[in-house]
Amino acid sequence: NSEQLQKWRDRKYAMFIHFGVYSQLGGVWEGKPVNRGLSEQIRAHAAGLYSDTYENVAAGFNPDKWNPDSIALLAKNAGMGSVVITSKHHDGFALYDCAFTQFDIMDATPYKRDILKELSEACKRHGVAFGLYFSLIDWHFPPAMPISGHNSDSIPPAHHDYNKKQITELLTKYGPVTELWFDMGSMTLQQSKEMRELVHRLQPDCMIGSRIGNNMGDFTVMGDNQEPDYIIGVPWQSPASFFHETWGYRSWQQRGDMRAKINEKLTSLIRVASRGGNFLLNIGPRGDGTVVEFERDVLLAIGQWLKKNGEA
Ligand code: FUL
Repeated sequence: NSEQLQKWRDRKYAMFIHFGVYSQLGGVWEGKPVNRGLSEQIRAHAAGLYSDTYENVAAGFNPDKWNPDSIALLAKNAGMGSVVITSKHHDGFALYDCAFTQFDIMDATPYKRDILKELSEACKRHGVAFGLYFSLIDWHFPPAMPISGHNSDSIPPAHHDYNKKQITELLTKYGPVTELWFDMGSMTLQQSKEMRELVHRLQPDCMIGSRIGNNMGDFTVMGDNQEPDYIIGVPWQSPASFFHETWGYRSWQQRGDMRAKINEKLTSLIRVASRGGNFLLNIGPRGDGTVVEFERDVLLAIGQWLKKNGEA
């Protein structure tokens, strides 16, 4: 509805969070940095790890320093109106208590706390809107397409049903979800329609990103790190990573000069917001749940600037 759309537009600036089993690896496999591909996709890029090998990594995922209140407060102090966190990335790991797979935070890790539940509650406490990323492809679910060049993978019926069950959980157990950020895979027109109807039946106010496919989104998501240099007539969003090489935590990332990074990201934010877009800036916390200090400090510096200039 248009009121919801306006609210989403007015938020302008949001925090993207890539967090999951891959954060534990930090872009390293068997002691060596994996410099092919994005670190959140290390399962595919470290020579296509089998599910059992990757499940062993999950068995060591214990983010006991993850603090949902400090994440929500970081977003707030950074001048962001919402967060969008990876409920399930391509690796198929559910960051929440999922009834349809054992490969989730409760059954596959020693942590056994529902990260989405705790974050949604913290966001509510601090007045930050709560949104979810959801990968339509899944490298762990057996009936899904195998690990591949994935962008155009179709979604077999059993996999589509599984995705719908997970979306139903996500939209019934975690309070209001302000946006659903679908990613990858290639649904048929019928599948995209069904997914759209499901989302809006469960939460009419939830804004759907365009990667749902077949023009079924409520807002247009640009390519990763893309900003249009023109004003477009539809609601749109630009998803940005700190370093173009990765979204998930990469322990060996060269971060460079902080001042330069603050300028770069602030310039992007201003450019996107002034053209009517929504800027979705990513953080990739470590496997223990801590936020990388460099990322935190850049966000806080931008937040200060916004405050000083009356924008937040
Ligand atoms: C892409 C994904 O393949 C990346 O891993 C990341 O999640 C980015 C935001 O979207 O399409």
